[in-house]
Amino acid sequence: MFADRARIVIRSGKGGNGHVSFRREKYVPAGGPDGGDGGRGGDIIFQVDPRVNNLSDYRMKHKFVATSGEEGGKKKCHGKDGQDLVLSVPKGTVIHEAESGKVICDLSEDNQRVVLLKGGRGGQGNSHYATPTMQAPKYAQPGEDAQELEVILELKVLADVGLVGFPNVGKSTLLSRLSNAKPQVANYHFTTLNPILGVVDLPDGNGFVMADIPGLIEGASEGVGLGHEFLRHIQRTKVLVHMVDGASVEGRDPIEDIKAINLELEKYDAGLLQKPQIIVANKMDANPQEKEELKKKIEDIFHAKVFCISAVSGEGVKELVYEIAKELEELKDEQVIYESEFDLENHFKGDQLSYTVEINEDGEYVVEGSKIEKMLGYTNIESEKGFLFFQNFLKEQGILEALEEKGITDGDTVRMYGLTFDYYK
Ligand SMILES: Nc1nc2c(ncn2[C@@H]2O[C@H](COP(=O)(O)OP(=O)(O)OP(=O)(O)O)[C@@H](O)[C@H]2O)c(=O)[nH]1
Ligand SMILES: [Mg+2]
Repeated sequence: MFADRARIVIRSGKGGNGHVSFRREKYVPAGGPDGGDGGRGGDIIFQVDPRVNNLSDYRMKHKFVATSGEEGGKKKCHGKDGQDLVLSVPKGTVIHEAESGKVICDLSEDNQRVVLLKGGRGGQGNSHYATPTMQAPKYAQPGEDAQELEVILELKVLADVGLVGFPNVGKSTLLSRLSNAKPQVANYHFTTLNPILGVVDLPDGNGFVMADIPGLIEGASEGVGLGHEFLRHIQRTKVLVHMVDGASVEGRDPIEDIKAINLELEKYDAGLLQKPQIIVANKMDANPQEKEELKKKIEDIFHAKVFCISAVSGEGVKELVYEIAKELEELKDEQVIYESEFDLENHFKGDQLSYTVEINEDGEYVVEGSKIEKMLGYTNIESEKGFLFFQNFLKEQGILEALEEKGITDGDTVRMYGLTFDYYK
């Protein structure tokens, strides 16, 4: 299967913890703090790569993780930074947040590069926390947490023109005639299973990209016959060339077929019917007598431009190409690019404000959260003033309440990062 959709979990690297250590020198009884800072965690980066044309790399593997920063060392040694993880995707990949389905970003430009998840910053070593009253701080800042997100990658091809219609009407035959693309042509349904792009050159040096979309059938908008996979690619095209079998080679009625396909387009995305649509009755070499009659009938019913062609003999093809080029000329800058609907920054900010209370195997109440971590970094709890501030903080943040909800009683131990104390109401 053509891999044009994948659901993956991405995770940046955690920041390395700051280090707690003290200088040790001969004849110096108590050296100052010399714990180094932790390294930065690696980012998750998406990069458009012209050599990649599908999402198959993301079908086999499910989780992609950047490396974490290393802990700082003695003698103010800085921990090693984590490595960024660069994920290559084809141009036209739209990244959605998996739970809400909202668009995070649309990678539609050549060589576009986006840092999707930021690695955690490294924690500061205890050498940063020495103050006049606190010369031997045993606290170092923990590294910032990693960011994790489940995303859906969707490839929506970027083509100017989408060729749509029932199977076997001659879409691929037309594309192979007009471009250097070599789609498979055969007399059976669903010969084409992946969208195929071809560049149609024009004599004036310009050209356009046409996508041969696999045949659609009734129910495609509900996903029948991989309909969703195919319809998705039409969304980005500017003009639709809607092809029917004008000779009813298989006994189908072209008028009914046009209606049926338009209904599927509308049900999938009403915007698709807003795109200029050129109707092409193909295989007219097999039904030359009814050409004018059919053309007029379709024009009257659908109020669209109609071309009767033979993709095999080439009859009428040139006129069709000029009409497509003319339509595109009028729509020059209408490329469909998806706006971002998902605020990543806010999403992860929420995480930082919260905290968790868990009971570990030693029966200690463990409180964690980056705001607490930050506060501990700036507060000297061993001074009276600092301790008062700390108590207030616990109350204001609702942490005392949360501890009580978990069933804490007098004398139980509370642990917050490097700090432990007994709880008394
Ligand atoms: N007589 C006649 N036959 C044609 C013409 N165009 C295509 N065909 C034949 O119709 C059959 C299907 O052609 P394809 O180009 O594979 O059709 P398609 O629309 O791409 O089909 P799917 O990929 O299955 O959706 C082949 O046997 C072609 O030779 C035409 O203008 N005249
Ligand atoms: Mg085909």
